[in-house]
Amino acid sequence: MFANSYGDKSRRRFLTQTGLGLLAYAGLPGWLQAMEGMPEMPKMPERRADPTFKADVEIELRCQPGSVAIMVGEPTRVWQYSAHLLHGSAGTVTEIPSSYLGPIIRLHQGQKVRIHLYNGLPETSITHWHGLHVPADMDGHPLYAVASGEKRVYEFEVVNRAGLNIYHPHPHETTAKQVYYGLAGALFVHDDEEAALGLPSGAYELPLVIQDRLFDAQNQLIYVRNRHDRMAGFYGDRILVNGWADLQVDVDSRAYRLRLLNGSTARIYKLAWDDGTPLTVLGVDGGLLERPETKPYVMLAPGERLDVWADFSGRAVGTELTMVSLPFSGVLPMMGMMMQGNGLPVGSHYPVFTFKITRKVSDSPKLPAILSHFKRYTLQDTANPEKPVPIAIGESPMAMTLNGRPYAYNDVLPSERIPVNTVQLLEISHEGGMMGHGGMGGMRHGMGGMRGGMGGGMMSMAHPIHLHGQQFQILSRTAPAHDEAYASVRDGFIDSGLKDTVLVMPGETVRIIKPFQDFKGLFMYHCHNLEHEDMGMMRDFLVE
Ligand SMILES: [Cu+2]
Repeated sequence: MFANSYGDKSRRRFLTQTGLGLLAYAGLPGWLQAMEGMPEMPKMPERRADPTFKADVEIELRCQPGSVAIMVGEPTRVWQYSAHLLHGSAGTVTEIPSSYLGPIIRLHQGQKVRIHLYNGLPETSITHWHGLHVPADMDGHPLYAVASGEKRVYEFEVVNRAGLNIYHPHPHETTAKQVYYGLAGALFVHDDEEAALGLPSGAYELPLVIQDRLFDAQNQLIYVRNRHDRMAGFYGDRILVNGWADLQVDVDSRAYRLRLLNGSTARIYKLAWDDGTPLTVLGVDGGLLERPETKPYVMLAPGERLDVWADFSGRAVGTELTMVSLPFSGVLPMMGMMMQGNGLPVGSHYPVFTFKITRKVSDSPKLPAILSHFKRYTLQDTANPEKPVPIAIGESPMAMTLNGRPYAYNDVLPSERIPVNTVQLLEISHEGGMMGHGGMGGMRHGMGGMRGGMGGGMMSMAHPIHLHGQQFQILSRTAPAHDEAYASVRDGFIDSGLKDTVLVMPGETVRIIKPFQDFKGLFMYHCHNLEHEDMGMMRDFLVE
């Protein structure tokens, strides 16, 4: 009944992207044949404002091409968000000076928010509020993509607890590119529980959005050039924080609250202080932990957030403290670790940003012993304690998949249909070993003679898996046995808080408990290595 042009188009695209050509054709996996006849995403009508929705906050958000001075010399051509506050209190929208990043948006729990999104890009886009629990048609699903020159009105109530969230584009197959060229911004939610703690705020609360970019000699951004750039994810050799290169912040000798967000498309960081001081962690993706935790280092994958207590009291004026990324391995195939990174290899040692203590002050707030309370589910609360909903990571040179299938609209598996208002146990499994999937026997000779038999982790990658909708708890991690690479990251996971993105290492199985409350409809789950997402490592849950 449907023309099979979608199947042909997607096949051509896969073959072009992977460069396998006819060699691959003979071994076409079943899912690709099954995608024959899969419908194109339908075009949804423009959504306008609902006059009965009384907005406390109303924002005009525009995405458009622009130009920013990032490096010395030529300005860089970027794509960026700009926002204009139509209604709401001052401080709701704050520009970051000389940055391509979108303005910081600050919302309060309970507020009703209307956002008018204008697409001033030369192509289709749609904005997703990563971390927010909103109705399916307000979540930025690619189904609701906005064509160039058109607009969409979002209306939702902020039901989240306090936390740092992200707004960024989510169009099918072009998310990574649009984020890379600059489209992303920080979105804070505040609540009364957080306010009562008296944590450092104002000038003492620093949003720090970490990204990597690659520039040419004219200061213009370089993006994916070949198949490998897409397979492993794209990596730049310059670390930008809040869109700025070589960030150094002058600070007082007192406590600060650092709100970190990994806005890179693929790069994973192992964050630590360069003098060996442990990191004091206040919160993660879904807000504050119950109590502070200290860690020697913290892994921060794309899409993840970290709330850090940084106390500079007692440090002498003139001294410096640098946040670095420490050496680690196992997140990319060995070849990738060496080749990838365009001069700044993933897992090498490099600075991210530096604080310089420039002013002595006498008083500083105290670190609270208890930070928050939140609902904690147990296995008994889940609808399916014996039968977890599977999320199986699949890596093949043909496509990045979840549950054996690359993203297709209206391709919901029985296991992906979730009854609304239930709490579910999910199991994210990553067997590791790219050679073990996809049946691409021919590739064994094509990749430097590395064989699957050399150990799964050898050819495998780590994937930050992001689930839309409500935040989840991490119930357990089953680590790979006797894995040296795993040992270089294992102390950097914070599994005690509420999460929406979890880094899954090769060979690892992660069990999570996630509520699916309030809203029916399609909610995506996908790899937040955005190049992987665009290669198909994305699926929908149909909450019904
Ligand atoms: Cu991935």
